[in-house]
Amino acid sequence: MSEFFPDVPTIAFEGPDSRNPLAFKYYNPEELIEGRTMKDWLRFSVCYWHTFRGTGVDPFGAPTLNRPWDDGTDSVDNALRRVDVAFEFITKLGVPYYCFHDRDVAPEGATLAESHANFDAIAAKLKESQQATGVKLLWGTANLFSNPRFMHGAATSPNADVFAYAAAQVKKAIEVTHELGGENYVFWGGREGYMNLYNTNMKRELDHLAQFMHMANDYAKEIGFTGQFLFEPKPKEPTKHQYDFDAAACLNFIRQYGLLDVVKLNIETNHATLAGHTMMHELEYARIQNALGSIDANTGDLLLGWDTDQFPTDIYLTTQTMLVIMAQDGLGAGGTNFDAKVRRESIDPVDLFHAHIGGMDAFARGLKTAAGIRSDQALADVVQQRYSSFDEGIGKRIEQGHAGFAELETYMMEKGEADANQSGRQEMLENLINQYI
Ligand code: XUL
Ligand code: CO
Repeated sequence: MSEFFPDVPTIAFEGPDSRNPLAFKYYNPEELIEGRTMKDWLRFSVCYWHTFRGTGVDPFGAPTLNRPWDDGTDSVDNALRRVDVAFEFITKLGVPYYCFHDRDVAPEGATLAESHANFDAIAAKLKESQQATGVKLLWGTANLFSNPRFMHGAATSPNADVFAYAAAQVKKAIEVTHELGGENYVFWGGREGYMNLYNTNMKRELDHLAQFMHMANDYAKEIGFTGQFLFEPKPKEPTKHQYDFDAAACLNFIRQYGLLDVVKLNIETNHATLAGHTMMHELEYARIQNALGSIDANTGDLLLGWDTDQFPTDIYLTTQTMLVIMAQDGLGAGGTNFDAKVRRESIDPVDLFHAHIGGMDAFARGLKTAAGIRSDQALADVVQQRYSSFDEGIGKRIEQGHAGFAELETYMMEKGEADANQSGRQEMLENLINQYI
């Protein structure tokens, strides 16, 4: 089947010496890294919304992207044809997973019943296409932000009917995700936040959001959906104060409302940077609390302060990301989802291939670099040594919970002064990373 990208072959691994732009230079799916294939470490996923629904529109201008298969209508026929486009693209790229929002794959109808019916019609074709190609669903989600009814939020709307509408939509999205064998279900809180406290009851909104997630979990259990729920932090856009600001805010919410066993996090690079964090910080914060579930792989632009969702090409970024993911032995049921879009000036269908090939190669290099650093214990030894004062003596007593303030005062009175500090060696370690890159 080569209908929509007739000039693009199946993308093959040709190695770093290849000059073929439509080939992988580093991503070699079956290559073993620490005993696991690259394919299994990375679990790549193509996102439906940017890749098959992106038009190049921005706040200042009209669509720019050439998508010859798209007739510009919101019809079911057009949506069905897009499924063929998607599966041709995903299989030629050799990516094992994809993700969608309900409204990316199927048009919203005039009524909820019509929307459900449209979604069912497309889901049937998605299922056939999955079976025919072996491509799997990493996660499903519901779009609770585009329709004007969600202007004040969905689960946090002050309008109870809007809460109910959102619940009906998520119920359906979980059913379809389950039907398609989805391995996760994502909550990104689109408009779950507020602009101004003068008109907002923050406590009630947060309580409602938690109730909503508990209801989702109850319903998932009821229908036997065992996929992992994921909460995706994002600090701003569209609202000024998002309730899911960053990993720390999300985890506080999850813990406060008794959702720790139910929800993990889907960490997105550009959301981390909008929150004033690095991706590595967000990943590590989630990991150490056993809450790192999956990642949305993209990157922002240093000079633009908004969510540009570019494809990741920076090897430092992917190395740091893979260092954390490898530290927890992979993402489990999660994956590396390219929540990224081609630039508005990259107008040809083939640009979608260049973008994904670049992202996949960048992650393959990050994986290999991280594996090199790990095999030499290059960072692990330094970190271990840096905390060694807690491995014995007074440090050990502190960590084991044996020492209290009185004992520590006596200890220091006798000793007189703390042992000298050691260098943090930051520059040496930065040089070391460069050597592995
Ligand atoms: C928005 C974003 C979403 C979520 C899914 O910034 O990242 O596409 O990933 O709703
Ligand atoms: Co995302």
